[in-house]
Amino acid sequence: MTYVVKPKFHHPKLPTNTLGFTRRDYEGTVSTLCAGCGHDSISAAIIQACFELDLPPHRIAKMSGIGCSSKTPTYFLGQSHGFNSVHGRMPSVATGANLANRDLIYLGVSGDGDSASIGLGQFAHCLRRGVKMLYIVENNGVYGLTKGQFSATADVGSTSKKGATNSDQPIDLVSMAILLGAGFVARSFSGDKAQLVPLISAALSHPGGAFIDVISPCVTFNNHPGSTKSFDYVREHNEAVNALDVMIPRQEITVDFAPGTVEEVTQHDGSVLRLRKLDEDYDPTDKLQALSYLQERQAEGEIVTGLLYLNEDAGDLHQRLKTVHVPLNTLGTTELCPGSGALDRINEGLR
Ligand SMILES: Cc1ncc(C[n+]2csc(CCOP(=O)(O)OP(=O)(O)O)c2C)c(N)n1
Ligand code: SF4
Ligand SMILES: [Mg+2]
Repeated sequence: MTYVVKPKFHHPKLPTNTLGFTRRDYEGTVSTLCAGCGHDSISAAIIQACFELDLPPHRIAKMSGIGCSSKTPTYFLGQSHGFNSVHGRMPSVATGANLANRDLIYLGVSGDGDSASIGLGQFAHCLRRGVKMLYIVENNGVYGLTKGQFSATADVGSTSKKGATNSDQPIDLVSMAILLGAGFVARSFSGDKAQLVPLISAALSHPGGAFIDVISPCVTFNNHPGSTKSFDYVREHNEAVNALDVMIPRQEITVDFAPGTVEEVTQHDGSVLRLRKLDEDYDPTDKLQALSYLQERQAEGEIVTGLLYLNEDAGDLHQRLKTVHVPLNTLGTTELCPGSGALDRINEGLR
C-alpha cells in the first residue's frame, strides 16, 4: 500500500472556518515520510494557512515534481486538484495549467534537488515569467528520496552522513528568486511554525509569483554535525529580519506591534501585511539592499529568514501577456475562431 487514508471521524465541536470546513478537511492521507522529517511540518503549516484563509479546497491546484518533498501534496489538501510531474518539471506544468485556468490557486511544492539541480532552468523561467503561484522549495540540502546525495543547495564544506565533504559552491535560491523578479521572496524553517504559517498565508494572498525557501531537515540523511541543514545548525544560526502578520479584509485587526517598528503593506486584494522589523535596517522593498544583506549574513554563516523581498507591483504572467480575464479553458468556438473576416483583417495588417 502506498498511502493510508485517515479515519474520517473527528470531534463534532472542532472549530470551523467561514466555509464550514474544519482543519481536518484540509488534510490528506497519512504521511509515509520518516518520523520527524521537516517536510511533514511544512504540510501542517500549509493546512493551517489554507484553513485560516478559508480557501475552498476545490479551487486549489497542488503541483509537484519528484522527491520526498514532492510526495507531500498527498498528505495535505486531499480535496484539491493535484499533479505530480516528472522530476524538475513542476514549473512548466504549473505555467501551462495557470495559463489555461487563471481561476485556480496554484501551489507548487518542490525539493532542492527538484528545483536547484535538475529543475534549475524550470525554476528560473517560472519566476522570471511571474507565474501567479506560491512556489515552495522544501530545502534539506540532499536528495532525500534517493538516499542522501548532496544537492546543489548543500553548503561548501558541509559533510554527508558517511563523511564525504561537499566541495561545490551552493546555489542560494532566495537570491536567485529576487534577481529573477519574483515579487514575494521569503525564507523560513520547518521548525518555526509561528513564522512559516503567516508567510504561507501572505504568499497565497500575493498577486504575483511568490517563492518561499523552507529549510527542512532530512532527519535520515542530513541531520548530523557537519550538516548546515540540520535542526541544531538552523536553530543556532537563524537570523530573522522581521515578523509577519496577515490580515485578510474581513478580519478585525487585533495584533499589537510596537509603533515605529511596523511596516504595513496593503495588497491588491485588500489584505494587509504587517511587518515587525527585528532588524531596524532591513527594508524588504529595497532589492539591492536585500541582496547584499543576504550575501553578508551568509558569509558569516547565518541563515536569514523572514519576508526578504516584496514588490507589490511585480505583476504576473497574465497581466504581461494581456490575456482575457476569463479562464482560457472556458472560451468557446466563437471566441477562439472569430471567422474569416477577422483573419482577412489580420492578414491585411501584415502586408
Ligand atoms: C529524470 C530523473 N532523474 C533522477 C531521478 C531520481 N531522483 C528521484 S528523487 C531525486 C532527488 C530528490 O531530491 P529533492 O528534490 O531534494 O527531494 P527530497 O527527497 O530531498 O525532498 C532524484 C535524483 C528521477 N526520478 N528522475
Ligand atoms: S529520507 Fe529524509 S527527506 Fe525523505 S522522508 Fe526521510 S527524512 Fe524526509
Ligand atoms: Mg532535498
